[in-house]
Amino acid sequence: MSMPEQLIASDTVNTTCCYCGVGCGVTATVANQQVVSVSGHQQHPANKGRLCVKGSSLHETQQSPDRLLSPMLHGEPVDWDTALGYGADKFRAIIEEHGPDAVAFYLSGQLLTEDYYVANKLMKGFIGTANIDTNSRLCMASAVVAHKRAFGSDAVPGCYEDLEQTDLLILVGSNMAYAHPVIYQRVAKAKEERPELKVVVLDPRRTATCELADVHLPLRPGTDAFFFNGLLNFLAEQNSLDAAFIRDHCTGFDEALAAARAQVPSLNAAAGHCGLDAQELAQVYHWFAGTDKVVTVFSQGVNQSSSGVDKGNALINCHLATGKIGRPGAAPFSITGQPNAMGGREVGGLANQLAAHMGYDNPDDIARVEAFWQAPNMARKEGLKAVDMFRAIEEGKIKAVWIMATNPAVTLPEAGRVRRALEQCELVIVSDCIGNTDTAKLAHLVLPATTWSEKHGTVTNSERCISVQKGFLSAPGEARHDWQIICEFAGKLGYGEHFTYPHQVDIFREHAALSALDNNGQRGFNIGALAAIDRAEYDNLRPIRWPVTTEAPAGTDRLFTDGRFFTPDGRARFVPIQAKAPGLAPAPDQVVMNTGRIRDQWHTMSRTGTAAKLLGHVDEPYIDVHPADIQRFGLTPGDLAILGNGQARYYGRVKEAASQRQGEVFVPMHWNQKYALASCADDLVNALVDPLSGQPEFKHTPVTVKPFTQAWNGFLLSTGDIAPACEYWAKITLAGGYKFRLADGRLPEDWLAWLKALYPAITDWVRVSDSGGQFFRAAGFIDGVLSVVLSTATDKKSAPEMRWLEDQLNTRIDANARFAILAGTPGAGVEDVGAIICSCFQVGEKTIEKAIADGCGSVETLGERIKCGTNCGSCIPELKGFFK
Ligand SMILES: Nc1nc2c(c(=O)[nH]1)N[C@H]1C(S)=C(S)[C@@H](COP(=O)(O)OP(=O)(O)OC[C@H]3O[C@@H](n4cnc5c(=O)[nH]c(N)nc54)[C@H](O)[C@@H]3O)O[C@H]1N2
Ligand SMILES: Nc1nc2c(c(=O)[nH]1)N[C@H]1C(S)=C(S)[C@@H](COP(=O)(O)OP(=O)(O)OC[C@H]3O[C@@H](n4cnc5c(=O)[nH]c(N)nc54)[C@H](O)[C@@H]3O)O[C@H]1N2
Ligand code: SF4
Ligand SMILES: [Mo]
Repeated sequence: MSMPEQLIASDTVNTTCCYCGVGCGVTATVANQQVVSVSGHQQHPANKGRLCVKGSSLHETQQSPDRLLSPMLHGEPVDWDTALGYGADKFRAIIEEHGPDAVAFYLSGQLLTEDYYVANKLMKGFIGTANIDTNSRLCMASAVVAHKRAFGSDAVPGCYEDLEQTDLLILVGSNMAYAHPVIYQRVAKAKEERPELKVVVLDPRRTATCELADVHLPLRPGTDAFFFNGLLNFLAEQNSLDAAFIRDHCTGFDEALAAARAQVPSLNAAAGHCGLDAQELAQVYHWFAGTDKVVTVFSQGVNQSSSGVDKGNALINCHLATGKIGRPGAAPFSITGQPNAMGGREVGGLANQLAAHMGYDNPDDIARVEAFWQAPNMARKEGLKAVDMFRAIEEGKIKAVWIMATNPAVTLPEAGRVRRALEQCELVIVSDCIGNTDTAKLAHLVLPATTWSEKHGTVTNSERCISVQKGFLSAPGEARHDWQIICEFAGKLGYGEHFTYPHQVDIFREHAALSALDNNGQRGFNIGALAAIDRAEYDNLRPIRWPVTTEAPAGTDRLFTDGRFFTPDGRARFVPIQAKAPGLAPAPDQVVMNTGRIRDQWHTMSRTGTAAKLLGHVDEPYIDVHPADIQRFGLTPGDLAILGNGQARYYGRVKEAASQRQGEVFVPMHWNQKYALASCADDLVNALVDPLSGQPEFKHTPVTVKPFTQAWNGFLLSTGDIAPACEYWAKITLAGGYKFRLADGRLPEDWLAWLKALYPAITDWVRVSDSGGQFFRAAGFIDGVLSVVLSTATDKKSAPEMRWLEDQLNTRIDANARFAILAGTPGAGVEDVGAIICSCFQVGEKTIEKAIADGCGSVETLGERIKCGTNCGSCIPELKGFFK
């Protein structure tokens, strides 16, 4: 198959960021087939010129050392024909013997809409099963069901401007400062201009997002539905309802109020359930009641729960009851995580959806899609949702799975079990741009996919805004676009004539036509006006919010402005909610493990983990622990501790964090076996899911916590990527190689022997140790170039970290300087800047402390003097911390 011709030869391109659901427009500068710099696209409605640190590092993560360049079958490179032929033969044989439900696709919100569309069509219409699910199950599934229950359609009512135009912004289970930084910056600016804009954060932890909050409510984990049931009751008691809106546009109010009142009859009851100060809670309830324009943003603190759907509806109930929806500055707002989580939902690429906002609950929908696709093997019932899908693989019911653009061996709950299930699966196919993810390592067949800057197609962000991610570089090696791979595979299964698309635009047009088919305003997703778009219009599509129809050709900023919803009677539904506690309560000797994101890493670090700059902020798996729990469990800040439950262990460095509630710890979700030996949070997370959405309870896992008793610790600098032989290691990418932090419960007999076993090819070593065996330091050279440094210390001492030394790695070191390395002292002219705080300008902690000592009295003056915080701004909360 020929590759589609690349877009341009010019030197700047407007495209879309490939990370989060904010969906920022990016202007990339290209030279010699490389992205040399990026900046925020000034005219893009999502970001208007801004970028966060991940977006502004896109060019630095472009060249991955782990890039997959050829199809690999059983670990050997093969050509595409062989690879897809093998996969298709196996699929066909399994389907013939066991039926179509014995195969599955597991997709991702990081695919483009066009990729998603053809995968969904192939599976549901041609292979004949709805066993096609996606990592959006882990992410947005609860919000999807809450939207459908309330609005009759999975539709986000508002747009980003609403977050700026509102008078009260409530962030529920959202760490926006880290997870949606550009929206956070927009809100920060709006608040600066209009200090009367109040911000409230509901989160058990005090996060960086709370820097912007007028009130932070550190509610007991999992109690959000109690909070909103209490609020609904309060609104009724205070006569703060919008009776006309309830009467004219909704149904089911009385039942919802009765349920809320029966469970949370008073403000004090609400405070009791949520473990909050009654006065603070009352303050927020009064604000909600008394403010006309309220936006409630909800994210994973709500969705990732065994009752996430109910939490979403409890919150939406309060907006419906007060008519705070469908108007500027007034909306419940589910913010999406991945760049194209929304696109996947539009396509219907989940096991319990059919296509284009049509579902399996309606036989007319099935018939309509069947006819439109001319589908010979239409799947007529829902398929298995993510967690159940991997259970079916474990049980041998699903015998072949194709995983695209996601890393379930790391990110599904009970991840160890997922890995074991894949190990015994008959056929595992993985499409990824990286060849050595934890999931790809378990695959029989690994297919090289194009990625950001190479692939070309559309994505939809949190506010229903469709933008183009442009392909402007040619694919490296043999890599192909996901949609092409799927279409060629379809051809090998004998369905080629239905999957012949000369260009992505042909897929997009078909998708747009399906969205409009017999729609008549009944289905939220409708982009019928784009069904005849030509290639040039598509390639240069201006960001546009759906619905896009003949009545609204320029798109739609807000839904429900006329008070009509997508239910059969046009009325929104109140849902009576019985708030529930999380699935598992901690035993007396346990704490609750909460998991989530850090500022500079993206999920399993496949891209962000390769940029030294993005590891400057946090470079090691850690555990945030309340000071009282540090005492209680005998932990020491800066030392390692182990979280455990029946199924696994998580090693992380203890951070003392007054921001935590007592009895709760927080760990980042990002680390995996590529970056640390045993620090994968999901190895511990239980596979409890919401019964309606199937979304797992990632935020609430009972675990034990105990100190790690180490016999020695240290670090290893290495030009090559290796797996050190010790109980704990975590890897950090440096400009010239890697740094491994090490710790072990047992001393090796001989350090040098331990080192030489790891590096048998190196013969040129220098070393130093003390007579008591308390410390050891050694350096290894290849042709005079520093290739390895090991520095260790025993007992409670720790091997001092030396940033300056990292810069010496992979450089030629003269004979005298060898001793500086062993002595651990920088030579003349080498400065140690400490841990990096500002990633954009690489400003370290020691530099900041020095500037403050020299008279910088505020974040602003620091910015003027040493530039920190003046680009993306996401380190500002931390910079403020230097002045507390
Ligand atoms: N830097 C970065 N940004 C990202 C991503 C990334 O990997 N890295 N991923 C993207 C994706 S896919 C997603 S889905 C989004 C997620 O974005 P967010 O949902 O904002 O991020 P999380 O850190 O998962 O969780 C948010 C907060 O929920 C809180 N929480 C835990 N339990 C509860 C509870 O019971 N109630 C309440 N109210 N809060 C609770 C946690 O303490 C946490 O601070 O981020 C997107 N943006
Ligand atoms: N404990 C815990 N676990 C969680 C969460 C949590 O908060 N806590 N959050 C959950 C959520 S919200 C999410 S979204 C998931 C995310 O989890 P995953 O989706 O599993 O994580 P990623 O690292 O984003 O994996 C994406 C993979 O796709 C590859 N890739 C990128 N672009 C392309 C492409 O164009 N084509 C192909 N074929 N491959 C590509 C990348 O190299 C990478 O390997 O994690 C979930 N797991
Ligand atoms: S906010 Fe999200 S979309 Fe915007 S630059 Fe950052 S990661 Fe990219
Ligand atoms: Mo997500």
